[in-house]
Parts: sequence; structure tokens; C-alpha cells
Amino acid sequence: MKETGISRLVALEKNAGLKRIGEKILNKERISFEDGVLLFEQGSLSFLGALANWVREDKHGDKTYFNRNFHIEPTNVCVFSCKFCAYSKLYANREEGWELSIDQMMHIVKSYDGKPVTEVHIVGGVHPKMDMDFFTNLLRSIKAHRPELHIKAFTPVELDYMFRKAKLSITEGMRLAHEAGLDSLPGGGAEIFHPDIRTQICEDKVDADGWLAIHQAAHELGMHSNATLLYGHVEQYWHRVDHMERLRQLQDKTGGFNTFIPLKFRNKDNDMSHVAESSIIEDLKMYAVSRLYLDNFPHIKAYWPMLGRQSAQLTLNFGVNDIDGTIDDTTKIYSMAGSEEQSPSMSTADLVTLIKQVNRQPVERGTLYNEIRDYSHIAITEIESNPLLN
Ligand code: V47
Ligand code: SF4
Repeated sequence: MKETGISRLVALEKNAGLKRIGEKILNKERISFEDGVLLFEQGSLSFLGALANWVREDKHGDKTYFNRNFHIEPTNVCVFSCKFCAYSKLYANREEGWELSIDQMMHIVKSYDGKPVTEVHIVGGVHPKMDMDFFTNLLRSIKAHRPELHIKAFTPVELDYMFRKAKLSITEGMRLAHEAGLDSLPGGGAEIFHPDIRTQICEDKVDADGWLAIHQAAHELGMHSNATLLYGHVEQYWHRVDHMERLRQLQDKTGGFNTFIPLKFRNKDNDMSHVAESSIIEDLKMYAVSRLYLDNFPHIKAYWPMLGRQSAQLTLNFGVNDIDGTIDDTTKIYSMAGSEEQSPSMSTADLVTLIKQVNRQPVERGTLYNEIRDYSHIAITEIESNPLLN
């Protein structure tokens, strides 16, 4: 929306509270905790969307980033028992679980030799036998084989367990992992920080302070990271704002976060299957309010394997400027929890088409948002026929 259009929309807003928030956003002033809650409670989808899209275009224009990555899930055996998780199998239930050896994971890495991927994303359950030694060996093996491949791996849930078992402080543990080849941290394990909700849905894993301390330690070593929020289950709006407020405060201190990724709760085959999933309206509001609240986060990402492709396309008008990557079908955490995307894989041509269909500009990026290629003027037929592009 053009500057004049958005100013008019804000000027015509009848709700005085929303109008004041709209004015703050247009003046690039930070909105408060209460403003965040009011936006969720009283903001219409069109009002939130117009403001979030204005911020998105102010920061990034039409650019919509994606990257070419692959995922490795070392194990789905997990000592924790998050109620929303359809993926983990208890250690005792090992016949339903998988655990990959270093050789098996290196086999996956090598299967991408010669392919133009720039990142490997490694996240899984917390297996009692996969410890600091195991994972630092994995990191070293990947770097020895393909040094330029960016390794984005391990949530604070996995790291906290590894560090405590190895009797390492957070600072020491992060330093060792970084030295072994860990380049950045993905955003998982955050869920909802507030203890009222955290104790209901994932009481036994790292708490909010532990999660934030691990990201802070990574940032202090010069590493970047992402952050997520699991929404649309038993939390209230103010819990979401509380979560974003804690992230905004850490980002003010370190500046190390790249991307915020709202994750929609999916209810299949888990201990929260009785909880209804959120509507698309709620999903779009979540993206829009994140863009408005997290003024110090450069990027907002929609993770398409969890949302579905068409909803992900819609989010590009509600504050989102990143659509993750061309992942393959080894990613099970969502398909097992009931996402539409039972076999999540998309080629570059598919991703570029998705972005162009809604008149945005597809740009391939590295993990740290270095621009690799602008696809806006490359024909889909050319992408499909060139293995370096697709
Ligand atoms: O922390 C688990 C979520 C997360 C369910 O940083 C569920 O680029 C919905 O964080 N319904 C792990 N969500 C995945 C993750 C991630 C994904 C993509 C990119 C990045 C990144 C990070 O998956 C967990 C948890 O919040 N999750 N079960 C479920 N039933
Ligand atoms: Fe384990 Fe992660 Fe599932 Fe929680 S969400 S049970 S930590 S795999």
C-alpha cells in the first residue's frame, strides 16, 4: 500500500487505541506490550495486514527470500515428553524410533555433493546417547567434507541437555560447538516462554531463561540465530506478546537474531489432539502482529511445510518476507503432526513460481541473508532445465 493509502487507513480508523498504534507504526515508534495485545484482540485482519505489509515493504520491498538447504533429523528418540509432539518416541519404545550413526548422516550429506545447497539444518529429539562428543564429531566430519556448507543446528533443548551431561557451562559448550563447526542456531524449542503455558505443554525441557541464555551465548560468539513461537493451542494472546517481548529485549542487547518464525500448532497424533487448530484468519493475524511487534527483527518467515503452500503464499501480504527453503521429504516433525504437506519437498522452480504468483520478487539467500541470486527475471523453463538453478 502506498504511503498515502496507509496514512488514510490509519486516519479513518474508528477505534482510538488502534488508530494510535497505527500512528506509532507509521512514525516508526515502538509499540508497547498493551498495544500488542490490543492488536490481537481488536485489530481487524485488513487493518493488521495493511500495517504489517507496509512495514514489510518498507524493510524489504517485494523481496521474498528462500534458501536451498536440506535437513537431517539424527533421531526421533527423545527423553522429553512435550504434549504437542507427534514425533518423539520414548527411549523405551525404540522400535518406533530411528537413530542415525555419523556414517549414515555423512551419507546424507554426501548425497548432496555437486548440488547447489548452501545450508544443512540439523534438529531432532534428545537421545540420551547422542552426546557432545558425538555431535562435535558430526560437525567436524561435515566441515571436513564440505567446509563452505553452513551448519544451522541444534535447539537449546538439545544443547542444554548435551552441555549439562558433559558438565560444561553454556559459554564453554557453545564455544566448543562453534569451534567444531556449528555456524548458527535454528529457532526451535521456544514454544511459549511463559511458565503458565510452558508447564502445561512441555514442562520437562529447558525453560525460557535457559533458551534465551543459550541464544545470547551464541550471539556473543558472533553467531546468528532464529526464534520461533508455537501458537494456536492453549495460550492466550498476552502469552504470545510476552514471548515476543522477551525476544525483543534480547535482540536489543545482542542484535543476533535474524528471523522470527511463528509455528502453527498441528494436532494430529499427539497428546493435545483434542485442541482445535487455529483458523487461517488467526494464522495471518499472528504473522502480522509479529511483524509489527518485533521491530528489531529483520525477517519474518513462514515455514511452508507446516502451513501449506497456499497459506504460505497469503502470509507474504501479512508481514512475511521469507519462505524458508527447498527442503526435501526427510523432515518429519510436521508431517507426523498432521500438516497438509505429508512429503515436504519443493524444487527451486516450484518456490519461485509460488512467490511470483503473488507478485513478489524471489531471491535466493544464504543462511545469513547474503543474496545469492535474484530469480525475478529468470524464466521457469530455464530454471527447470538448469541443474545449477533448480
Ligand atoms: O520447537 C513440534 C515445533 C519445532 C509440533 O530456524 C510443532 O529456520 C506444530 O523450530 N505442531 C522445531 N509445531 C522446528 C523449528 C524450525 C522449523 C523450520 C525452520 C526453523 C529455522 C526452525 O517444531 C519445535 C516445535 O515448536 N513442533 N510439534 C506440532 N504438533
Ligand atoms: Fe522431544 Fe522436541 Fe518432541 Fe519435545 S518437541 S518431545 S524436545 S522431539
